[in-house]
Amino acid sequence: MNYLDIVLERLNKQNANQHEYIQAVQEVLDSIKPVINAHPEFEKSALLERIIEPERLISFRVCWVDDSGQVQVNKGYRVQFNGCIGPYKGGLRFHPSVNESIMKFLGFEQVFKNALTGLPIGGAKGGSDFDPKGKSDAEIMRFCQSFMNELYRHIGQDIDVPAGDIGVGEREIGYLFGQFRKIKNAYEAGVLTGKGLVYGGSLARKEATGYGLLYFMREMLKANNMELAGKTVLVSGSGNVAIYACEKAQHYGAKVVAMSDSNGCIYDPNGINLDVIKQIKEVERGRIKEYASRVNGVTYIESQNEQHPIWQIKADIALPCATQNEINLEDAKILVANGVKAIGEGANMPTNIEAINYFLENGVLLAPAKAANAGGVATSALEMSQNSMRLSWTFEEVDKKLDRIMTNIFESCQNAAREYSLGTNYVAGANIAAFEKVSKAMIAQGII
Ligand code: NDP
Ligand code: 2IT
Repeated sequence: MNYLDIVLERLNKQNANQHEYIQAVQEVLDSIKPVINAHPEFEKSALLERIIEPERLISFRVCWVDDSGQVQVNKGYRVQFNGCIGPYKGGLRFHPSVNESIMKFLGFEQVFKNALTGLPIGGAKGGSDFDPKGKSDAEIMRFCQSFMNELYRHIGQDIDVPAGDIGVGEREIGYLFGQFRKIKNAYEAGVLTGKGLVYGGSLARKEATGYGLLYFMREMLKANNMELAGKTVLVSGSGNVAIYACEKAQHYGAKVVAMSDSNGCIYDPNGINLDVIKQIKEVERGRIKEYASRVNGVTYIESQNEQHPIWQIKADIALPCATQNEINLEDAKILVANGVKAIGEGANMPTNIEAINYFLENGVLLAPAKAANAGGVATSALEMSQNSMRLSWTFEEVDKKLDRIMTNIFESCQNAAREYSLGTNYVAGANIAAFEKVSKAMIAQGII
């Protein structure tokens, strides 16, 4: 058996039932075959076994009291996956689906994503199976405080710097930061990113993941003689990433005709009115169905049996910005039949392996998550820099740096794909470029 097969077999044996984690690793291992073949010495130093194993996985109990006085117990996690390029860095996800497999897949992806940014950050992820839906503000605060009562001992501005992800935005980061400051009696601003602007947050962090996705998409289309102007776009989700992806797509002259949440999607043939979406989602924390009752000529399609109705709408570009595995082979076939030209992954691992292969085989350009959604964490790293220097940059300064970072990431993916004669396979390009960087840093630091 060759080295890659040995590693895959061991991965499957040791992590049975951790489907998302196995999927994330398998996608990377498939892509880096040509690099591994060129470096037989990797086997002796067990480089792959080391790179796919988290440095540390912390799991803890989170108890809190709900508004009725009932005590609730949730699981809390922090996976410090790889710290060879900088302090561990990555978001916190609060969603009932969170488990060890999801944490490990996200942590693994984060290592490579963070390496692509070119900034000094290692990879981590954390979160809880706590469901924020329907909770009062006071319950959210008590949960965040209890979560931090354990997390604080594992993080620090030079150790591990969490941020937001699904279910964790500026409100939650505020409560987490307040509790950290209370426990430590120190103002360590750089311990969390995605903070509010009045206490150390960075301008443009809120917009960064969505804007960054469109900067990457702009570069990818340009390299293939296309542009965003005049294109019809689908954006799944209606959270942080989706809203600012929609905003920048509209800025570039594209027409976004659909958005969604976990209950269903809206189709607005006139183009989404983003002010209405922001009001429903950012202010009222409501459901996207509301949009159809506020805007004329809109259809609401409810999701049934885990289906993704948004991908049945005809469009030139699809931007999955909700969650993992939201585009499967069936969805990919419909999108291709409807003439889709490019996919931009705002979410982490939104496209499963069969769907990725189907897109690539059918000449659809695919902007892979690790590269295309790296703008969020890159701007988090810029927030850390501003906190260390005790100054803040203007929106334009941060946005310009973000644009440059995303353009550089696209070039790295393109160069790696060219070097290994992979054409426009930017999925493999991103995996190879990131792997080369992380593996060099690991080898340089010895067997630890
Ligand atoms: P939010 O919590 O702000 O929004 C998530 C959106 O996705 C909501 O519309 C939500 O709908 C929908 N969604 C979540 N889970 C599911 C599900 N299981 N099925 C269907 N829809 C779902 O999160 P973000 O916008 O921050 O994150 C979206 C994606 O982007 C995630 O994959 C995240 O990992 C990734 N990402 C986020 C970054 C960031 O900076 N925030 C950076 C890079 C990647 P509902 O409200 O109904 O649950
Ligand atoms: O998946 C991600 O890159 C994020 N959720 C953002 C992480 C961060 O540290 O800003």
